[in-house]
Amino acid sequence: MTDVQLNHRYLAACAIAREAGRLIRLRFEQRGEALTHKFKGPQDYLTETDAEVERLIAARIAESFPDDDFFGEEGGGSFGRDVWIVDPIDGTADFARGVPHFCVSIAFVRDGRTEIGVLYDPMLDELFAARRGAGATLNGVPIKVSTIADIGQSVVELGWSSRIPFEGFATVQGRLQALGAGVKRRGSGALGIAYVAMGRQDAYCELHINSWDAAAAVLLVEEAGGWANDFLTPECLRSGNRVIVCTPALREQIERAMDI
Ligand code: LIP
Repeated sequence: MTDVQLNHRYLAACAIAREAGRLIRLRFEQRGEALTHKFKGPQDYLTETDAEVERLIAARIAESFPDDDFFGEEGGGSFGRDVWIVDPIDGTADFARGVPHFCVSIAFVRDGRTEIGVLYDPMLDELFAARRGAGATLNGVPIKVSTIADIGQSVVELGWSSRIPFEGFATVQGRLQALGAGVKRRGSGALGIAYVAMGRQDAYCELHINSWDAAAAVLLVEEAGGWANDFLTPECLRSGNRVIVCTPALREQIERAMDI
């Protein structure tokens, strides 16, 4: 694939993310107080908007790149050599309950490696974007991870989902807090990882997260000078993996705390 073809996909991903974000925000502001909550599983929300946004993204990508494969969190799809991996709303639980902390996540993966990662938070109008080897930006401005090297001064977001037993989360949280880290959990793994890329926090880790939640954001951190574990393994594409992203100086302590 030529650089021109990759750049076309990068620019398209940014435009599609913004269009999808406008739809998400419209639906968020239209939601009624009688919003019906549907669940895919314990604490795993599903909204009509998830599916509607994913259909929009899939249609736009098919229009421009008909030979690429597509995989979305809600509708599934296929994993070919060139595949778009999409989470239409990362932070669905907050979206469903009226909390304005969520984003759309779009990754382009070639031969099992993320080449393009784009996230858009429509509530803050923040577009995070990265091409492998070309750096990471927030609304077009280059971003870098923080310089925090002392875990006792760090802010670490520890993600959780019902996909794994709670005990592991509690063990890691206890270890991080014993090290003096300020431990948070918000509800969007993608935004939590993106905040590491731009220095709003110093690490994001989760014992299990899906490829469509995190692949785009992990590239942001790699391109912003941070460290990331080998997240997107062949198995991760379909089954997820643990994720650790942090400032390079915190790697050893965070990896040790996550070793369960
Ligand atoms: C979310 C993940 C996050 C996890 C949440 C949820 P969703 O994805 O991005 O890492 O901690 O529980 O799974 O379901 O909002 O797309």
